[in-house]
Amino acid sequence: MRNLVYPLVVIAAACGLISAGFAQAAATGSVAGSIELHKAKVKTHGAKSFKDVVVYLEPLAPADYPPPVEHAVMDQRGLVFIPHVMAIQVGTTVDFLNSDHDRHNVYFLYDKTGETLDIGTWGPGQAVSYTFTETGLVITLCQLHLEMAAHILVLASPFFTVAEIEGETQRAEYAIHSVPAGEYVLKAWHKKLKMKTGDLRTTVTAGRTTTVDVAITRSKYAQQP
Ligand SMILES: [Cu+2]
Repeated sequence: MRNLVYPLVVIAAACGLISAGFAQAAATGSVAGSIELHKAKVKTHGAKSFKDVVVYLEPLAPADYPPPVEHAVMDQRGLVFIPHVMAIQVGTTVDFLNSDHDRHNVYFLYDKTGETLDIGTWGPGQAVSYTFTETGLVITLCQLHLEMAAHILVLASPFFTVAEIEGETQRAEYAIHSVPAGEYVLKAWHKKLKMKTGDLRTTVTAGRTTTVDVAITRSKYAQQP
């Protein structure tokens, strides 16, 4: 009897180690693919560029995703918001900088509700921070320079990326990593264009990359989700 105890303990310990190691290495996967423009062409350079596409995954079974501690940064430089398109997880604090010699203002127009919020006007070298606590599209404007506008997409989960359409090919590549295995809906946001197929049901498999190619197009060719 006594002789059996040692091997059993060793086997149990080994199983525990193996399953713990497996769970850690293989619990997440990636989603990657291309974004093609369908019956549309966009300007991909300069201050009025439409090169940015936000690609994001909405879990079918949402969990609690702690917001990042690190702040995101949006600058105002040369009378342009930089970046022009920003995706953040809800709960993220954004530092709004002013790198111009002029005063700038920041106010938000919430796409969902039509409400506005002015967070102030400040001078060169100063910054104001704001924490976004609601999901949705926030159009960011400056009262002093009416031509200035940026788009901030506030998302429920941290599984997103901002892809850039290349001018010549009118095509972008994207990849979203470290996504827990499970079922998601893949969505793409572009200022002018919509997904041709509508939202896509996507399965993320541990340790693998799921390929999802997306076509974005003008509203009349897009399918509503
Ligand atoms: Cu301004």
